[in-house]
Amino acid sequence: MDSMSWDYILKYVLIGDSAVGKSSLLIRLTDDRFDLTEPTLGVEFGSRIVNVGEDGEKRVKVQCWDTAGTESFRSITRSYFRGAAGALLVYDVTRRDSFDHVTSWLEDLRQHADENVSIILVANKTDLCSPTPPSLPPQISYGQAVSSLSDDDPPSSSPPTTTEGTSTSTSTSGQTFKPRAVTTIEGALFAKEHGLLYVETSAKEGWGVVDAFEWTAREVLDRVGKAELERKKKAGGVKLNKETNTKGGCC
Ligand SMILES: Nc1nc2c(ncn2[C@@H]2O[C@H](COP(=O)(O)OP(=O)(O)OP(=O)(O)O)[C@@H](O)[C@H]2O)c(=O)[nH]1
Ligand SMILES: [Mg+2]
Repeated sequence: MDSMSWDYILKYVLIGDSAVGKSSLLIRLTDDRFDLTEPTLGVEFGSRIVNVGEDGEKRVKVQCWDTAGTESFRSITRSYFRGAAGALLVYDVTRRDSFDHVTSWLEDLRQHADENVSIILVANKTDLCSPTPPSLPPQISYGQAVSSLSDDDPPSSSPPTTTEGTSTSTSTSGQTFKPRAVTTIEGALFAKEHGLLYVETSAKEGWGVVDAFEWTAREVLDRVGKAELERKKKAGGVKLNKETNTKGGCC
């Protein structure tokens, strides 16, 4: 199979408050770099192939619309929700307000996107709080909180380097870290309550970014099955590559 071929095309949207890092996540996905970004005006677009399936045997072309978080663009961005197979709902772990607004973004999605859209809650900018990638507690696996997780059930192996509190801390290298305004458990519980996948990322360091897109693609392929894919294909959110398909490359 050549490097350009794919088994599925999935339409994604990136949503969430302004400055939470949506464009930075997309640039990390498509170009594997972290660069200066300007606030998005309306929408931007990027795409990349990710590998899904037990041995990564399914090649999924993610076509992602990166929307503006600013309120004044809300009606424009909503118009991109329709037909999306996946949505990344992003907040900034150091900004409580961006997490508080997740509920309203979710309502918007539920109202304007297809009912089967797969949504992953993305806790971004974790590098501001820790020098190492977040290690999720054992109750959270495969990007999703499991049923045993509850508010009274703090992670038994909280990442020792993650700062959750009210003051800044400094690492041995002299780097200053901000306190987390939203803990892992809070984010994961919200995701569980609303049937979302959950991931912690840093667009700056590249932590968890490809996972976010791959896990969502895997859920789309797992959940909807072939008949549903055909239906979405007609609606424009998912396209099957007929050529690859007829060669038996698809489920
Ligand atoms: N430290 C750190 N900074 C980040 C990260 N992601 C984004 N930023 C910074 O946060 C700021 C906003 O990032 P953008 O990607 O433009 O945010 P956005 O969500 O696209 O914002 P809008 O387009 O206005 O909706 C920029 O200064 C980025 O460099 C991250 O993971 N870590
Ligand atoms: Mg942007």
